Amino acid sequence: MMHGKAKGVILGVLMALVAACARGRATPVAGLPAEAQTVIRERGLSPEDVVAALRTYMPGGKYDEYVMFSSGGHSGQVLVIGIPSMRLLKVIGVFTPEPWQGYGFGEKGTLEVLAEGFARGKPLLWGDTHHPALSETEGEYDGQFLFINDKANARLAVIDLRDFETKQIVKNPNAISDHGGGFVTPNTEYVVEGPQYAAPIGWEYAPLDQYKDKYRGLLTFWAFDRQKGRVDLDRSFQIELPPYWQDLCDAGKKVSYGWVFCNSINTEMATGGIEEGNPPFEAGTAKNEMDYLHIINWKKAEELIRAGKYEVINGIKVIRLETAAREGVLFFAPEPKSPHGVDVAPGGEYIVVGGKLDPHVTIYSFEKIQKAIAAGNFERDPFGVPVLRFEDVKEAQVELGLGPLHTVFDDKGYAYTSLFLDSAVAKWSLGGPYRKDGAEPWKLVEKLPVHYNIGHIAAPEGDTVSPDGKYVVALNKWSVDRFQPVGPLHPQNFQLIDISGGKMRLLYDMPIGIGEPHYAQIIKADKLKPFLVYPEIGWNAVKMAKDPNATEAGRERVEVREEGGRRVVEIWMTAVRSHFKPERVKVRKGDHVIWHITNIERARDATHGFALGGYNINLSLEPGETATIEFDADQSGTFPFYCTEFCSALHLEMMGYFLVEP
Ligand code: CUK
Ligand code: CUA
Repeated sequence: MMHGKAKGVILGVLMALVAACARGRATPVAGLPAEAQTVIRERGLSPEDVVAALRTYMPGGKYDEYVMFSSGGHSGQVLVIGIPSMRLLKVIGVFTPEPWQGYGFGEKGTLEVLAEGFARGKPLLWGDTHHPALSETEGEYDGQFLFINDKANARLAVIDLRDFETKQIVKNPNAISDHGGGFVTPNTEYVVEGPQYAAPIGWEYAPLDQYKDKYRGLLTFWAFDRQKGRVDLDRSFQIELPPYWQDLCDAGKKVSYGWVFCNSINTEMATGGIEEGNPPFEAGTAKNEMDYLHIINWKKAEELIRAGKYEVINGIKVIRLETAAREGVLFFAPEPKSPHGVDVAPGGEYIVVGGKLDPHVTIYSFEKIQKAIAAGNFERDPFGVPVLRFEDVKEAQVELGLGPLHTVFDDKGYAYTSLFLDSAVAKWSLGGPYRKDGAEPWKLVEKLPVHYNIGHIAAPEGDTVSPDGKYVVALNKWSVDRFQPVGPLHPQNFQLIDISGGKMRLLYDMPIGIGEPHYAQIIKADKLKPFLVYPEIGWNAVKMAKDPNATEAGRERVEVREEGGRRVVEIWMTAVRSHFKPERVKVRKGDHVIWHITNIERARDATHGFALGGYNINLSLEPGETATIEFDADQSGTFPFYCTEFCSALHLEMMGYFLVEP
């Protein structure tokens, strides 16, 4: 039941909305139908619910203003979500085969992409994706590429945003575990892969009692070739670090261009978390009051590479720890208890660090860091790395609440930090050049509860040189009671928060039923220029070029030849609504089969699939695409093949027979 007063408030809100619509839109809404009030009453919606619904509802045919790329955690995938509607637009297979996209189910190109990421020839068919990174030009997202790391196996993937498909997986030859990447430098000169749990360089064995001598962190700078759309191993390099478990990293920008910052969580050099048998947080990795913010000069590192001051280990140039410490590549600054996020302010002047066990965020001044380095005001840690004094480089500390992790920025000089233990988003004011509105600098402004236990936080263009403001998205680790229960494995919860007004307002809860997202980046949708169909018939989507085996209509054929003592059957097939051509393919058991299929459609969305049961083959052929499968016909029988996308009224008839004679 609704009280008269509540009704009055709702009506007031609705009238205000109507007036606002009339002011702001070409087609004014003359008045809300009586039905709207019935719906509000029947569904028991509050005035806040009504406003939230109006802010997020996206009529069919209209597009979202922003697109969010989220990691899929240990699903090994990337999620693409529209904002503000929070509609899931796509799941991109990255480290994990993905059947809808035909990624890793027979298509030769995608199998090669996945195989590039195998380690020592061992198939790795999942990954733990944490940090997506959009390519940047002059510190702005440019909409061309997306990179993402695999924490479990120290790999980096390249996704081309022309077709939203994975093009390359790079296995780090010297590390087995990463976390602090990927993050890009402001012109995507490098995609940075940050380390995590220290291990001997080159994936070697060493007993734990040799931890200090043999275990190391490795910060990897993967050089990116935009033209080729690939990581260039020859120009890439690594920097050896002490075994302090480096964690999140971020690239400097504008005034701090040329630098990278990483925090670390284990200057204790413990080898097993907080160590069983000791009181929590008083031993092991959480014993020290301070860990070290790593301050890395990558421009200087490039000079050392040019001067030949590196060793090649497993095919990649490595600047050894002693060289990095001696030559001004690596510096430390103390950071409070169990730090987590590192986020550089839009102008690059400040570096914000969260502390899981400290209620403050600590803000470092890049200018002060430079002064302290120039003045030689440091001691050295046991590995010879200069350690700056906390008081020399600290700009401010802001008390926010329990468990501050990650920070994003808006366009008005405010920062938004996730508070894991408080389950809240804290809005606070930056100082220095950001404070033009007269508000008190470095001060907590407001906290908004979220549901529950927020990890990362994302904002439109929020880690670029010019954030857009408008929204933040809380990436919550727990949802508990927010959704219809679906068994003991609960979805996570993305919460969209409006920050455009004076106060933060919760707009929407989106259940994430695919993996555990960590970080996300949000780009203005009009920066994305994806293909609507492939540019020409016969497109190879892995090579992003015309395929030599592209088949035109009328040129379909089957050829049989002898090769190395066996029969090879090669097929050039086309797919179009509603048939494959040829529709019957006959081979003998033991033949080697090479099968090219070209979708010769030019119509938008006219995708055909190709499923061949019994052979684990499943392709997605988007308009214009040519794909190749290659296999041994090792089992005889009659195998119907068919199209998996419901493409026309005669879709069920889009089939054929693959006959393997015994
Ligand atoms: S993170 Cu990877 S443990 Cu805070 Cu970026 Cu979730
Ligand atoms: Cu083609 Cu169904």
